[in-house]
Amino acid sequence: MKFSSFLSSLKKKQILILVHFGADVDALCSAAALQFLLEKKGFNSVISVPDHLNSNAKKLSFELQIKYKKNFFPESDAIILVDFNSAEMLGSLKQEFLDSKKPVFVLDHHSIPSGFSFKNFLIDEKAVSCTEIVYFLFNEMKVHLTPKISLLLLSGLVTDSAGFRVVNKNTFFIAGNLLKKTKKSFIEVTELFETSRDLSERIALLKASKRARLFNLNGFVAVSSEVGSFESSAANALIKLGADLSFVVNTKNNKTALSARANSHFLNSTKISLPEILFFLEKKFNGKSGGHAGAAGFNGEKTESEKILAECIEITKKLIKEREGKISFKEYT
Ligand SMILES: [Mn+2]
Repeated sequence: MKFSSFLSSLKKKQILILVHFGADVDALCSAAALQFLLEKKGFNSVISVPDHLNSNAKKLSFELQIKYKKNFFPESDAIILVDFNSAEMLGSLKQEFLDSKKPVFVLDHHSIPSGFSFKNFLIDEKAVSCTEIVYFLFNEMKVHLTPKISLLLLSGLVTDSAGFRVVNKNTFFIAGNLLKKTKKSFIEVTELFETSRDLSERIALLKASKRARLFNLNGFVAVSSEVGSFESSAANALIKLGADLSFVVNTKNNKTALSARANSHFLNSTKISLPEILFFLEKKFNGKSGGHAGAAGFNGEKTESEKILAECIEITKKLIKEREGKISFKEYT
């Protein structure tokens, strides 16, 4: 069902917009722009963030005065999931969501996971950011882009493209169009969400490199490591340091959160995507995986870090062997 038809099917006009836990700039900006779009079409909505936002999203919400509630699950006529497509990403709102019988629409750009069962969705895996999808909705529903909405959409695009390193054929056109409408310079836009990394994050990244195990799989450098927080920025940092592929796990707080990253050299040469690798974890560990080809995650019950990291390397080995017909393997110690 098209998004506009979904909206017309609703009798009352109260919508709950949910983003994923640990909401990032793209999730929050998509939600806020969507809220504006809904308002123009006569709907009331509230944005709810499960558990917490990341520091960049927090800064942007302060700078642009974006109103949201934390762990809020009010009565509504419908729910829109923004920037995720699995109930696992709802953190402490998961159960309330599963119990609610309201119609749901999913707006997202992550790959569609196994067991996906939502009926109404607009998922474009080629979109660099979820704000890109919302941008096209504004066009389609003929709602004018104000400077503030343009700022929101551009911020999501800048952050989810990792500063324009992951782009598609539309990205620069959309970004240029949006930047003009913001009436700001590019630096002024990035200042809305850029934060200086605090000490705890820098220490977590340095610990990740200190604890790293390094492998060579058919010439690809895979790195696995463990931290107590900031696993996704640690996985990014290991790629910047020279890994082709990184797996970083956090098993604090009685759960497992694993982040994986791969560079385009690995993705293009092997045609193996990270969701493909992490999906195999679901067979051995209790939890759910999802994400993009080059950036993905697995969240589940607490397990032993060494076991799940070893499994990531084993699966990768197996998949490379399947694709390339042979596997050479060594660990650098
Ligand atoms: Mn996103």
